[in-house]
Amino acid sequence: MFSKILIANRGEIALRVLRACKELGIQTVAVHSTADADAMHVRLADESVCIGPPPARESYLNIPSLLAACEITGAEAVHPGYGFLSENARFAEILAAHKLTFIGPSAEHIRTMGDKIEAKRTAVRLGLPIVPGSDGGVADEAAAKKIAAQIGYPVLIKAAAGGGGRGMKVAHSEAQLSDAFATARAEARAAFGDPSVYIEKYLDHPRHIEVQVMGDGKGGAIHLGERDCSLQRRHQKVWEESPSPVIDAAQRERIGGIVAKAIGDLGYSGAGTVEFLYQDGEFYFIEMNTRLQVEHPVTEAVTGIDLVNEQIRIAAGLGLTARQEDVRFSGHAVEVRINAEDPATFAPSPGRISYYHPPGGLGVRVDSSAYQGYRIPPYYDSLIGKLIVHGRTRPEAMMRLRRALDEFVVDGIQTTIPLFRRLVDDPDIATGQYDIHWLENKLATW
Ligand code: MV4
Repeated sequence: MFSKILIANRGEIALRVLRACKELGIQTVAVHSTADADAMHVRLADESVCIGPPPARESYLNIPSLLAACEITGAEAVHPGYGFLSENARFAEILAAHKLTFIGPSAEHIRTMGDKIEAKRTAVRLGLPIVPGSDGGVADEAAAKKIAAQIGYPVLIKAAAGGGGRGMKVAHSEAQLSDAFATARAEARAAFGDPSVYIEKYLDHPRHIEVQVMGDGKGGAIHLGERDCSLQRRHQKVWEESPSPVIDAAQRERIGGIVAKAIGDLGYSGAGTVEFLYQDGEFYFIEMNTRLQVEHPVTEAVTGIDLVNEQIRIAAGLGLTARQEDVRFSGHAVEVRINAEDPATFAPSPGRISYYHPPGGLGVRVDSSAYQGYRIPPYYDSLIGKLIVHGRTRPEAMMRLRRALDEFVVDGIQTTIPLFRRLVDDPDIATGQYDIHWLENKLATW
């Protein structure tokens, strides 16, 4: 096992990783920008290193600074958290070249899944169900028209280097295709420096359902069930739950089994998430994320498995602590993202937290780096914490969510808490009847 880990992140996820290290008896190194000198992850770590000025490009994304911090402190491994360098294949390679362990999958697997065309090809090879579409990239408008005619309209043009919804264009008819194709290509080139695009059948009312996996890097892998992340705004998830309200145990075992087999065959190492669209009873692979995700606590709540502890053990070559038959799914969990934002306009609301009182009690977990007197800097994303509730049933989890939101006090800034107070009482949410468009449609009526 490692004796010292450097955490190349900030905020609530840096605390999450710190806690896992502490339980394993591993020394921790926090890194921070000059804007984060007073951040909680710096206070709780055994050591800390300032790695640069506020812009992430010059601090949390600054690979030479991070290498220097490892060198100075003697850290043997780096946990990247999510965002920042967590899906940067080059970072994984550079760490290896310096005899440091990247706590995550191989650079090769990160790179494959980062290219959405390669990821889809890999998914097909591994036997995952995919959205019908082009076999690889689409070079020109004529090729696009030919494929669209085969799969039928509406179609969606996606950037190979995309993901997270950037550079997507829908065409409902051949008349709309030239424009959609040209715009998608131009946007892909501008946003990613890569104009490659591919085409898929457009699914008009799917849910976003993702399967959590852990691979041991030696051909073994388990799945930890699914998360329903359909409630999003502008491709930002706001509410995640497990199990999905529309998936039963038999469906979970079926899709989970297919995904775990695929991830084992790939020789994948560490935590990963395989994303699907789910519509009319069918799963369609869209992408794979090769990192720990923000919403991992809902999976931890229903399985009792500490995903960060598993990540660290796998990176240390110790394998998984659970076999598939040891994984038991218990009850229902919901996570809501507490962002420092205006709950109506979603405009960022940085500033000083004048009073802070998080909720507690049975079935309530708060993962947050906030504290009373903390000044939220304006340079980073607006997530200040996550509220995760667990109950034996979905109604019990919802009851706890309502109560915990009532108890939660964050004064001095605006947060998304009032949004969740409305959502928890919505009849469609109570019955689990929502798709990926539900939230934006609802917000438009408020
Ligand atoms: C789609 C789709 C409909 N049909 N693909 C958006 C983000 C990226 N990860 C994939 N996305 C979508 N791909 C096909 N063939 C609709 C979306 C989509 C979406 C997906 C998940 C969650 C929220 C979404 C919001 C808008 C569009």
